[in-house]
Amino acid sequence: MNRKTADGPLINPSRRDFFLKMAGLGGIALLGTPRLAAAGSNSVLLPFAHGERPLVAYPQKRPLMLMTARPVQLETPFPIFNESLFTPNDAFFVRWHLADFPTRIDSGRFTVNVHGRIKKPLRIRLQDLRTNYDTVEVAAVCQCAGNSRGFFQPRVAGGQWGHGAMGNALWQGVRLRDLLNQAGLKGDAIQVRFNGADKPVLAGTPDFLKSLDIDTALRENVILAYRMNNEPLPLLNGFPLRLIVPGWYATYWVKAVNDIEVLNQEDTQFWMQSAYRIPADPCACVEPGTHPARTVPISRMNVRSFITSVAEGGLVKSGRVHTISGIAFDGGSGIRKVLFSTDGGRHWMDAKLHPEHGKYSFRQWEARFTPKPGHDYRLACLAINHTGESQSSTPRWNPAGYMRNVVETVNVKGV
Ligand SMILES: Nc1nc2c(c(=O)[nH]1)N[C@H]1C(S)=C(S)[C@@H](COP(=O)(O)O)O[C@H]1N2
Ligand SMILES: [Mo]
Repeated sequence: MNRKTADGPLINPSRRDFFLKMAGLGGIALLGTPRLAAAGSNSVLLPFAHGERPLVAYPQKRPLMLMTARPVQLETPFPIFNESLFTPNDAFFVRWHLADFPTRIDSGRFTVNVHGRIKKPLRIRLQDLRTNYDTVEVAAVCQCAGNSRGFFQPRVAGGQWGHGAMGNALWQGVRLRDLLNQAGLKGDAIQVRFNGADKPVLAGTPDFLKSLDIDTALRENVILAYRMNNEPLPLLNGFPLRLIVPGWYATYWVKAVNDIEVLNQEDTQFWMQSAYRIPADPCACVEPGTHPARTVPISRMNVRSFITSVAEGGLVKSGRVHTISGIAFDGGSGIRKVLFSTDGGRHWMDAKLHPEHGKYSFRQWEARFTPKPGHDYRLACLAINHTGESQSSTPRWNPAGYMRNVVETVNVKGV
């Protein structure tokens, strides 16, 4: 939080209001002016057309890959996933849908309303949430449904993310169900809808609202988090309170949540009825270039794994054992096995799994091989979860570019 931003030209000098510092819980969080990273490392080139991303340091963030500025969308540079199991708050990716996202929040005055199909409406102050309810903690991966969308072939519309629209954190807060039980659900309650402090800029743009079925909302590990990795959430990641739905795509993890409405009918607004829907098929896929006949709301994450210790085109020292490391995760059944290949998936060997930090966290793994000088290797990894689901060998396609989980490869050379 005290990290200095790199020196460089202001990206958005016209927005002077867009700054300052973070006073911690109970104080006012104010977002400052983003800055370009220092020269020398000022952009990252993703391996698809129009993949150049400037590195820009927003307040409370180290330089991250800027995809769009209004609303701000920042991607985590991939090597960061090799540094620690939990993604540092200042490196965590950022995605807002609406250009009027909060740049100033006084947590001392922040309240969350619970209303709708309940017996007793609640208006709870943040301080009271922190002191009057059980505190719970969950380690969970927050992954955008469109993570890796830039790799879709044929290309699809939407944010052209590389693999860095994900992060793993320890989330601390209160159980949503404790609030719902206190409010007393009416018998006809079927969904719970969440709204955050962000707003559309144009009258015609729908506000960002997301809904969960009541069964999901009452799950023990669905929480309203006011801390992330033992610190207040960064403003850009939903300060002072955000919904955590372990195992589900980040679209449901509503940030700066201040309104919770219990519904007695299915939510028909835009973000449930039109956006974030996938083909109604177990693969969530259709023939590339076609449209699904029927769709359902996206929900649980599929299984993925990544090599984190070497990048595409990397050189590995030959003639001695080389350790490759990576991560795997899924929608909450947990990782049973990770396989590793040096020949693009023709032969597989078991990777060694590191200890599990709960079923919703990244699971680190490692594998060894001895590169020969001058040889090219196509490294690959494949994760299998406890329900037997694994990654696909050919990419699954859908028009919104969601849920990529093909086996990813990294080409390296022995030197
Ligand atoms: N209030 C609010 N919450 C939101 C969104 C949003 O636009 N507004 N976007 C969702 C989506 S699609 C993603 S991918 C995650 C991004 O979380 P992050 O910015 O903390 O990485 O926030 C989710 N929660
Ligand atoms: Mo997302």
